[in-house]
Amino acid sequence: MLKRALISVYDKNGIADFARFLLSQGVELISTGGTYKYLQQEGLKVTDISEITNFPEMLDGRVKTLHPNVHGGILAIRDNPVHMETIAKHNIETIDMVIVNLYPFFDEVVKDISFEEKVEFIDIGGPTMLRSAAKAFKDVIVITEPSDYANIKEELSGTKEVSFATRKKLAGKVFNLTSAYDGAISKFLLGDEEFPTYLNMSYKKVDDLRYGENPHQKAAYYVATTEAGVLKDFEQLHGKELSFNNIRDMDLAWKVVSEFDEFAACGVKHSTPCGVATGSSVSDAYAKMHASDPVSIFGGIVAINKEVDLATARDMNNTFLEIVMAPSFTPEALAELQTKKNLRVIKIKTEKPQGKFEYVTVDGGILIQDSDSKFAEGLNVVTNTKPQEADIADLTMAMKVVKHVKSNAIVVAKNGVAKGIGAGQTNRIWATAQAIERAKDGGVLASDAFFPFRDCVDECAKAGIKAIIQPGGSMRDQESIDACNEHGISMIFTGIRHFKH
Ligand code: 93A
Repeated sequence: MLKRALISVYDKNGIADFARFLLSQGVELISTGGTYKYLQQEGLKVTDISEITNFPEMLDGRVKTLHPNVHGGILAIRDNPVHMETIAKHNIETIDMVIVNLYPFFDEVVKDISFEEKVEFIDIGGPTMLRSAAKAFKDVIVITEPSDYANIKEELSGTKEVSFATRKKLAGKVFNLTSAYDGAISKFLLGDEEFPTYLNMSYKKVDDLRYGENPHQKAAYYVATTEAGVLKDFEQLHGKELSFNNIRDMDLAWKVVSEFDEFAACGVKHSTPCGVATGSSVSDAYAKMHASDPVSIFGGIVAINKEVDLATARDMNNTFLEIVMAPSFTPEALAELQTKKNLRVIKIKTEKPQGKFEYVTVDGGILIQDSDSKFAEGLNVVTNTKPQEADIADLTMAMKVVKHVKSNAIVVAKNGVAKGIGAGQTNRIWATAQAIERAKDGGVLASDAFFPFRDCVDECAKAGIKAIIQPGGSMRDQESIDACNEHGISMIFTGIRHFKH
């Protein structure tokens, strides 16, 4: 029997209507300070919580609902006579519905406030009531999301009751929320310095996706509640809804172009860059990127690191693309891109990728590591031949790209264009052969990890590669250096490996 509801909400959206509905059903309302005032102003009959606790709200609101009259009223098992006698003896009445939403610890509200103010945003009484009510879900209806008011209203209007299944689901939602909430607080206090005993995943659903990597896989998209991130608040300006594969490819495409300060364009297919180029302008970079592999880019995702202009937009519209993403678009460029009904146009709001960590799932577990944000320890020339300045620019460019290509990865670059990308091979010589074959003509070459043998250098010599960049660190480094010296190829060691699996 629903007789009394306790309402304590930070987010007052929709609460007045719902409270009015409850009153119409003969439910007595109890509220905490702010909520009480709000509901009174809305002309609703409501009892102040302090009349229930016989205590004033105290310590600047730190203690409002933490009281046996509240928790006894929630937790007493209704069909346990001893429980009911006990609360009766203490003049405690049951609370049959709890409506609480929390101080928004992980939302934007707390982003720019001081440490001390943030501490005050740690909600204690709210989660405590929610947890009590969720534990007592057989007897208590617990609501924490304003979006649930409508469903509950509908259920109550029909049967005058809320089903066991609904109450259980609502209780499950409570612990889903409180664990994420505590995760956010834990992260706030522990910081990013260490990997804690438990990995608190505090992510909030943006949307269910149509499907996952394949149509038979269910999927949803979540963003971190506490961390910044490029894809956290992008804006879709045009086009069809984003898919699972789209979001993943967008992430990669953006990470690649973010490596460059100069104008850069990156095309991605199947989580692999299929073309990357820098240029004298956005349209130059895009045209070079497109020309480097006009086949793979069909249906691809394109990221540009600077404002897209009309000339580039026109050029883009000559190819079937799934997505174009950039920090901005001129109005003419946007209008041009919008002529393609399905093309998704994405405005990126944060310039550089923000994520400090990368997560990889394994069956029954998760691996976490720092993001691969280091480029090189230095550029150490290890051969008799020194690379020329233009070669160093291309070597650096190629290394920035190869970082984002699945291992074993090799990139051949020339004049700021990644002309050949050898990706995801099970040995390095195949990756080298693939990159060289795709590049067609010479240039310089970058490898994500060291050469285990001299064979890759010999392959480079045959293809007219002038300079090589690689981490070094193999037992047989000297063999590769000797091979370079024999062929007159220059080679740089960076000291930093960039495996990507
Ligand atoms: O400071 S608290 O942790 N102490 C409490 O006893 C308590 N009880 C409810 N915060 C507490 N609340 C929170 O107050 C609720 O979770 C809700 O977010 C907020 C509503 O306060 P008001 O009704 O004064 O606006």
